[in-house]
Amino acid sequence: MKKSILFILSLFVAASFFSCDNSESSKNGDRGALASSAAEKVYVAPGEHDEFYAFISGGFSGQLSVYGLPSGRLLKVIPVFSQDPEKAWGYNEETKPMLNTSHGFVPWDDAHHPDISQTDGKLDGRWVFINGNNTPRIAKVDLTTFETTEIIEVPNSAGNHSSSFVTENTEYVVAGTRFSVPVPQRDMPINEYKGNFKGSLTFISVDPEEGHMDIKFQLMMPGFDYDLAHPGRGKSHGWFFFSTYNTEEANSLLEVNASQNDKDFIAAVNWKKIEEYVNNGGGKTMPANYAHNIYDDDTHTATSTMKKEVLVVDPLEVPGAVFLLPTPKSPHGCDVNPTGEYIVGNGKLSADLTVHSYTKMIDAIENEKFDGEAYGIPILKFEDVLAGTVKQAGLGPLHTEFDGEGNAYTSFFISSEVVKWNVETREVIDRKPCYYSVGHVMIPGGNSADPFGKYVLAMNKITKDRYLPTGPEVTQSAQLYDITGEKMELLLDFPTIGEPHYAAGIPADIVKANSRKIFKLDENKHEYATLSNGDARVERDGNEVHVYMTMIRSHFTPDNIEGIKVGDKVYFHVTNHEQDYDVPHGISMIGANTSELLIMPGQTETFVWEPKQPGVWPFYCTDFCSALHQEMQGYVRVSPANSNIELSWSLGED
Ligand code: RUQ
Ligand code: CUA
Repeated sequence: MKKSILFILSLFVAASFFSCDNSESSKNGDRGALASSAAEKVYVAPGEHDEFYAFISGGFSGQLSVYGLPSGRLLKVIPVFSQDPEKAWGYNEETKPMLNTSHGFVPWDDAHHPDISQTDGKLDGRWVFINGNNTPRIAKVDLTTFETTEIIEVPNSAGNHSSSFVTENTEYVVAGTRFSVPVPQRDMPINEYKGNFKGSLTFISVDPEEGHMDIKFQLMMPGFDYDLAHPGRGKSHGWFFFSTYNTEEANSLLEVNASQNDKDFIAAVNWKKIEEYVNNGGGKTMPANYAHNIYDDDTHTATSTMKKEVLVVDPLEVPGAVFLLPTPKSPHGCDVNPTGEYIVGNGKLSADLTVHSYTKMIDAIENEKFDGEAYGIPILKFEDVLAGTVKQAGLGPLHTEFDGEGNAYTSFFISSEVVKWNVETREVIDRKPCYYSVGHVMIPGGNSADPFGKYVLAMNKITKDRYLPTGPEVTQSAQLYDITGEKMELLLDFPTIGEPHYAAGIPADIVKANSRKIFKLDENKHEYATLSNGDARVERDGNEVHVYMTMIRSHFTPDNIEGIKVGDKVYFHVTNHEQDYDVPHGISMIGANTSELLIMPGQTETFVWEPKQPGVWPFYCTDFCSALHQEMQGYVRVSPANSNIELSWSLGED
């Protein structure tokens, strides 16, 4: 006990020494970025496109931002789990259902790990998946529209962190619980955690055509904390690996109580075996309550369905499917190299990296070389599965990515650096400082059999003096390194949105040809679409009023509306009639308790306005769309609740 506390203390001392290192020597370390060759390497001339897309998670912004690499230019922020007034995400009637959960409307989350869909172990560029930690959810972003088109809630989970990682044919997107909880949830004393709480690992199937997600099964594991995960690939395809900490099953003061065991585990799950078991009728359905939300590009509308049960599998029912690999010191990252042979466990409190061998693991399983069990799950012998260690590589290892050339790149939070090492020899080849305290690193295609090892992107937790100060809250940051040579070269710092946890990168060519330019108006199946100006109208149903409105450069139809009364609930259903690329229009109404709408060509969106005061109230286009954008405006006359003014609407008449 004393020993481990001392060890932790020594790490904190080291942390304060390294992580905010503003000394001259550290400043000199980035001189390379000033060299003209570095500038040239990230310079993308005006009008030229970047070579890669990088999808960088927003952490506590709940969003996913899209950058171009190598320039570091921000291209888009995709709203996912959080409301975004810029795009009306979670504000308009069409997208509100996307944020529905078993806890009701939850307009925020903490998004950590994007992962791009794969076919045969290669990035196919169809979708990006990302996890919401706080109210466990997995979202899918469609890379033709760069919009979130599906969100599924994950029941029996909490702090959905070892998520969202895809298998090599996107058979599954996998979500593991960080916090174990009572399953099913119930009122019980917290200090009865040990032995009673459960950790669920959820395998969400992805339809190969449409991409629809569905929970295939949940594996109910012992009550550890499942921190990160990665799929096997190539020879280890069919397996999934999860790092764990708190195998002590402490429920309080975890910084001490969850650092007692010399080794925690990487859990190896043979999902193919469990899939087979489930396909043959195995597992038990248990009652559950979770939301499944789908956005439809034809109706431009989302629906939310509450699902009522989930299939649960006890690992003891499927012998040979789950094993525990001892891994030192509260491992965080759990990364698999492109060939699928090596599983790297980064013990946060260890100076060495642990590299397990898949081949040795299979051998140990076949020869039943077990070293006890945890709740009936066999523990393999550390020495029998270990390929080797990377010795004294740095302090506070977190995550590892691979370049496809036999090298690995590991981030070290405490010593604030990225370290390159050889996967076979496990020798350190190079190290470069990060400014400061790096979390994840990302190589485009780094979680696939076929990485594009040109750059590594470091995502840092602390920036201190790297940018102009902006009050107490300063930006977080990404740093781009060229990794084409033997030594890494720092090329660029750029600020990020929210807290960048992980990112997923992909060559732009795989994605950009499929990028959608408009929605076809004649394919618009929105319930309240107005496809011709002749159909523009206003209808009353009690005190509910529906405005069927269109927009095109540079007017709304209708633009004068009378007969609205205080106490009405007015739905503006607005259809953008443009059929040209890059001509959205916006609309906003004075006093509306919601955001603007930003409507893409061919799309329909709806906002609600409940006028509180009689008067003549203007609305206008919020997106500068033409030379006569300022003329794109209109009025609504609001009369007292008891008035007899007839509903009327017009355009271009007096
Ligand atoms: S985490 S900085 Cu992926 Cu959420 Cu390791
Ligand atoms: Cu339409 Cu501005």
